Amino acid sequence: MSTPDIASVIRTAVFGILFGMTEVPLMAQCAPIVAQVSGEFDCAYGGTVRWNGLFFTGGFAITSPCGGAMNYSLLSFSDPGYNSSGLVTEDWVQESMTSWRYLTSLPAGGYSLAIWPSNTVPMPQVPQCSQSLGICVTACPTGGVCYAPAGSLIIPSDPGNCGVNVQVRAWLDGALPSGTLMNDGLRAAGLIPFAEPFSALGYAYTGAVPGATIQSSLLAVTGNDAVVDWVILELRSSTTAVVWSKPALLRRNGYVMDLDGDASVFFPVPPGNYRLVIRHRNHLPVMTAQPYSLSLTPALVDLGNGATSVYGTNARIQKGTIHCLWSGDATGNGTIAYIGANNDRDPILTAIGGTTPNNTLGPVYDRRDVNMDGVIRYVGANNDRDPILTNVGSTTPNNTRTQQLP
Ligand SMILES: [Ca+2]
Ligand SMILES: [Ca+2]
Repeated sequence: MSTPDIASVIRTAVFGILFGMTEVPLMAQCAPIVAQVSGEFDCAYGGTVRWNGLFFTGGFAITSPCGGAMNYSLLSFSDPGYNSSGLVTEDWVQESMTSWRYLTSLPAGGYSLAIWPSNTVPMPQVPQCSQSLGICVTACPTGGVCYAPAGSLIIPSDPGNCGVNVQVRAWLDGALPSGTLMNDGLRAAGLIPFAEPFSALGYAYTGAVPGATIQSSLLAVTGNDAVVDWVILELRSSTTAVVWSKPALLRRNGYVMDLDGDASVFFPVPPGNYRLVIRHRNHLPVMTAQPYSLSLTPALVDLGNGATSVYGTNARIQKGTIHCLWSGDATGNGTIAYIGANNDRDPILTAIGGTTPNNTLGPVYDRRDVNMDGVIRYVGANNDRDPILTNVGSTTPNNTRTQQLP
C-alpha cells in the first residue's frame, strides 16, 4: 500500500480550498464560514436578534478572533433615529456556545448590525464564498479582521402563533361605592390620559415599551363597558419573577381590556403557567396565589371572586359580593398609612394647599384622588382622606396595610 507524500496532500488541500477541486466537497469548506445573525419574533422575548458568535477573518469564521471585548452597532432602516451601540458583554447575553441574544426587544422592520472586536476597526465585509466561481476564500480587507455580521436583518412581526391571552376581572375599591359597577368619573370628565401613566410614576415595565397609547375612541365608550382607569398586568413565572408586564384598561364591569380594544389581554410569552398581578396607581396590587395555565385560548382570572385565591393575607377588601383592590395608597409606595412617616393623608392636604382643609383641587388626574372622582378633597362629602382611615381600621389609625406581594 502506498502512502501519499505530505507535499501532495498539502498541495491538493490548498488548491482545493482556492478552487474547490479537492475530494473534500466545496460546501464542507464553505459551511464553517458562517458568521451570521438572525431576526425573529421570539415568543419569550418579542422582536429578537441572535448572533452565532462567529467572525469572518481571512476567509474563515472563528470565535472572537482577537479575544477580549466586542463592540456592536445596531441601526434601524425604518426608524432612522434608532442607533444602539456598545459592548456585547453589556447589551447581549450568551445563551449557548453558538448563540448570543440582543437583550432589547425590537419592533418589526429592517436593521443592520455590525459586531467587531474592540481592538479592531470595523470594515466592510466581503462575500464569504463565490459558489459560481467555486472559490471558497474570503478576502478580508488587507490584514484586517472582518467584522461580522453585516448586511440587513429583518425582524418579522408577531406571527400571532405564540403568546397567551388572559381575560381578567378586577375591581377597584376607590371606584366602587356599592354594587358591582365601578364609577367612570375620570373618563367622563375627560381626565384619563391617552398614554399609560405608570412610567411617569416610576414603574418599569418588563417587556412592554413605556409610553403605550390608546385610540381616543376607547375612552368614548359609555355604560358598563366604559373605562374606569389604566391598570398594569404582570405575568410571573414564580412569585417574584416578572416575565412580562404591560398596561391595560379596566372597565366598569371589572373586565380588563387590552390596549387595542380586545376583551382579552395578550402577552407575547410562551404558553405556560403564570401568576397574574394587577396594579393600580393608588390601590394595593393583588397577585393570584396559584399559577394559571395560559395559552392563546383566553383563560379567565376573576380577582373579584372570593373563590379566586390570592397571595398573602387580606389582600383584597370585600364590598358586598365583590372582592376589590384596597384603595388609599395615595403615595403609591405599597402601604396604606393614615398617620406617621410616609402616610397617605398628608399628601392630600398638601395637594389642596396645606393650610385650608376646605379647599379642593380639580379636575385632576392624580393618585391623591383616592376615590377617583377627579377632585382631591380633604374634608366634607366624598373626601379622599376618610377611605384611608377606613382601610387601615377606623379605630386603629396607627395601623398600616401593606401590599400582599412577596
Ligand atoms: Ca402609601
Ligand atoms: Ca376624590
